[in-house]
Amino acid sequence: MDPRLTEILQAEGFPVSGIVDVAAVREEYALHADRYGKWVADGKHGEMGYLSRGLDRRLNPELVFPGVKSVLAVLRPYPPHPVGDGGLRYARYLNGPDYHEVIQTALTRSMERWKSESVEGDGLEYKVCVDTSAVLERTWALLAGLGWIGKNTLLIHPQLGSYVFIGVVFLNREFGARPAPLKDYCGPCERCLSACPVGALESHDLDSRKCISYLTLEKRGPFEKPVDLHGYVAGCDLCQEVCPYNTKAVRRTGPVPPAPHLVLDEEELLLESESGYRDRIKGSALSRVKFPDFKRNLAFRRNGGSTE
Ligand code: B12
Repeated sequence: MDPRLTEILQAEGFPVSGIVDVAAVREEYALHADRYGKWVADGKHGEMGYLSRGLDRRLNPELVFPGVKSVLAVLRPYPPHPVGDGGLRYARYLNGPDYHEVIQTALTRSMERWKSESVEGDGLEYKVCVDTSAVLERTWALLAGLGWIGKNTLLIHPQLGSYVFIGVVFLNREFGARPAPLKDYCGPCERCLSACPVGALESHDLDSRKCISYLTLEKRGPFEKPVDLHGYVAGCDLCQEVCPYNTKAVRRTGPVPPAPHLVLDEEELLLESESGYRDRIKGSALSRVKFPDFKRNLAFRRNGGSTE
């Protein structure tokens, strides 16, 4: 990869990046695509209809960006410290502005800068995807050599751990790049599997329908059966907290105070109006959760798993 591009990306907050040519990894990609197809066929995506609607595009990246020749993948770490007071918890990735916007803007700025500064960037066309298109982001990050896929299904980087967002850029040019895949350093460790209190995880496989993250963020309307949300009102980090690679990342960085939209206590949240909620979460990734579903999570978490 052009060292100038690496430099530009680092300056924009992406310490780790890599490029892979699509033609060089066709066979590996096909294995991932098959896995994805089977996962959806088994219904493990729950009610996330966009995952079944986007099946063809995920299986064939040409449909997302015609003429795609290579893929740039980047990682952006987010604060690895817990958010909430123990009794009321938010997933860590919510502790900041909406990552879709931040990463989309920073990646676009990086690509424009590279195009203007480098011969390699001449005539380059690209499409930035941050959870915004039908793209297998973890697969591309793995194939671009940025980490391995842990038993909790998350991409793990040996130094940064898994508290990272992934960004992907489809490019119309080959770079002769086929990075060596990183070794899987999970070994026999199964802490993440045992830590999931709702049994959503088997090795490298997640059933969203049971997952606290899915239930609190993606599930609309009432829950079908009682579930203990383990204090979470949005997202869940239980399968990440126990990962030794994340423990190291926490030790390396100082604590970060909670973002303003995550500081209300339970009493304040219970009294909050719909317009108050909308104002509070504006510009954060929590805006994925609509008011009635946030109230459902709050009530449900409080009842300790009872649907009453
Ligand atoms: C749908 C979705 C969810 C769903 C389903 C999660 C899941 N495990 O699939 C729900 C709502 C539960 C969810 C939760 C979370 N999510 Co989410 N989610 C996505 C989304 C939009 C699609 C994921 C997907 O396609 N899943 C389907 C499964 C089958 O695909 P997969 O797990 O990626 O597995 C592929 C590869 O890993 C590979 N693979 C895995 N193991 C193996 C083994 C072999 C042998 C082979 C060949 C291949 C292979 O095959 C699969 C098919 O390609 C992505 C963004 C994107 N567009 O990719 C973000 C994304 C995966 N989520 C992300 C995050 C941060 C989270 C949470 C941590 C948020 C939170 N704290 O609550 C949790 C983590 C829960 C968990 N353990 O996965 C990040 C993950 C970053 C990382 N380090 O991996 C992503 C990449 C968003 C981003 N741009 O940063 N998420």
